[in-house]
Amino acid sequence: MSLDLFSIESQANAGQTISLQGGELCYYPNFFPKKQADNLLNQFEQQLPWRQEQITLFGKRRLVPRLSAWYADDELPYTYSGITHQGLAWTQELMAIRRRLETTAAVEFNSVLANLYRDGSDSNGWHADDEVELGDTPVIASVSFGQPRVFQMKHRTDKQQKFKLELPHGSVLIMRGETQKNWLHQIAKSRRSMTARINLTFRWVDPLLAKSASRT
Ligand SMILES: O=C(O)CCC(=O)C(=O)O
Repeated sequence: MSLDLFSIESQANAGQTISLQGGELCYYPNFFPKKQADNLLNQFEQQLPWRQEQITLFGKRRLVPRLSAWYADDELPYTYSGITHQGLAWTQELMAIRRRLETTAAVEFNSVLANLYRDGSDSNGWHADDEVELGDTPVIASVSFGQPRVFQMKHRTDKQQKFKLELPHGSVLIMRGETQKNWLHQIAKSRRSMTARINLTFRWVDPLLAKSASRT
């Protein structure tokens, strides 16, 4: 498959800024043209080494309701909810997307967490990407392929403040500034019949802190 991921900058660069109290979002609804997004969805769904992790909640082992894979420079690990992923070597396509997003977001990334939501019963509960190894004000670039799902946000302290956005096939949402400090986000389960969705969150993790977090 030929993936000319760098040839479509102009249309994709029309990002929309979304201002939240104590948060900053930039949304690119058509970052990838449909055909390219279709190819990437199929390829990632079939070729990434998806794993279903287990976490311990209230003393019970539970399967995480989605599949995941973690890619990072230098095999850097990533630890959250007691799960440690060892970084896999970048595929050509993931690296090409990373490079495009680094230009768009004007930051460097060294890792990506891939999530596969198989259907509407897969989900990702309320959380923030606020692990210490992500730094104080992390920039997270979130790419969505496949089934549109609703990305919900709620302010940590001001319960009146909520925000939601359906993330379509081929879209990118960049979160930056104090977003992770002040807001939580989730992908809720849905009773609607749904096909697969893949989400990629590109991150920069501090190498030393990532290694020490994986040992604790
Ligand atoms: O699937 C999404 O849009 C969000 C993913 C997410 O919150 C995460 O990977 O931390």
